[in-house]
Amino acid sequence: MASNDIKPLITHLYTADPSAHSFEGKIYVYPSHDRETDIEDNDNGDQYDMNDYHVFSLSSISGPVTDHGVVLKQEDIPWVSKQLWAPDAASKNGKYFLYFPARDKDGIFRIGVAEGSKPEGPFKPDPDYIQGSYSIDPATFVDDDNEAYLYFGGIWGGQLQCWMTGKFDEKWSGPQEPTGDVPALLPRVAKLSDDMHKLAEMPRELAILDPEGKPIMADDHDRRFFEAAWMHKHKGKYYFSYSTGDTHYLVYATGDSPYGPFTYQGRILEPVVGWTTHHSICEHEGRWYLFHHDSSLSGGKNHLRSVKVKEIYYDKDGKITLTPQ
Ligand code: FUB
Repeated sequence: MASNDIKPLITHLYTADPSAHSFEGKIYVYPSHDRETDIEDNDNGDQYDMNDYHVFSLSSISGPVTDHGVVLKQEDIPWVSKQLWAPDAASKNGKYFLYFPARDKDGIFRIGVAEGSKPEGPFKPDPDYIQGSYSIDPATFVDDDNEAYLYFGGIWGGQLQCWMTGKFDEKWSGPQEPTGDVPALLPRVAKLSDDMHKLAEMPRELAILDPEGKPIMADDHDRRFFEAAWMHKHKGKYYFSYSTGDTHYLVYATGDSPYGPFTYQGRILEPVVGWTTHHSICEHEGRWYLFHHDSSLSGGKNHLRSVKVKEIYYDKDGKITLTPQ
């Protein structure tokens, strides 16, 4: 079934960038909350001008969706100037954490954390962003040994290319990236501290290699990392998935460690209605689901998106497929 033919999960609000988790017997979805704006569409993503987050839950995948209301808003986060973009949530030691990117007062994207005692929030933000964090699209992964990792990064409007030297370089701001015979920019990963509020180490690059073991190159826009990192584990293998941005694919790579290296495997989803494509993969009651978004509900407006869900499967070699096996 094409994305267009799937009904949106949520229709009373525009929602995007869904991070789904199975917590306490239910599926919880942590999306961006898209809103109307007069800002013209541009390749820097200025039109994605969101200022709060809702949390949604479902008791079963086909059941009704509960909107738990606003769980965190911009005016309550001291370091934020604008653009609450794609969030994720994690659970560790009986607590819940919401990770979110936003521009700080200097216009630089950083990642913040907010804590709650229930999966549906509310969440209380830390007064400052996570030191050492930058760029966008945080995705958390708590491994079987209870160690937690933060994956992040996004190019163009997401500013990852501004950090090539380790310091923010304004001249790379905007929709640009390295070109030519050089490796593509890579997403970042860092272990989180035990209390989940800090990075426990300097972020490292996450290597994504082609099946021949060579780095994916900058001009390979069908396969290079753009944004929307996600990590999940299936049968002991680590699956790192992401969006290719301007070619609009959701793709994945697999590896044997949360730090990689990862080997490119293929596409999960073809382009959808709207410029962005962003997803999460979640296991619930033994079945696996792809949560993603498109702009079909708004008639194709890039910044007014809707969350959708689709069951996914693994073939005998562990490849992700949309076809029942
Ligand atoms: O929702 C704003 C941005 O659009 C997200 O951070 C990106 O992943 C893209 O979906």
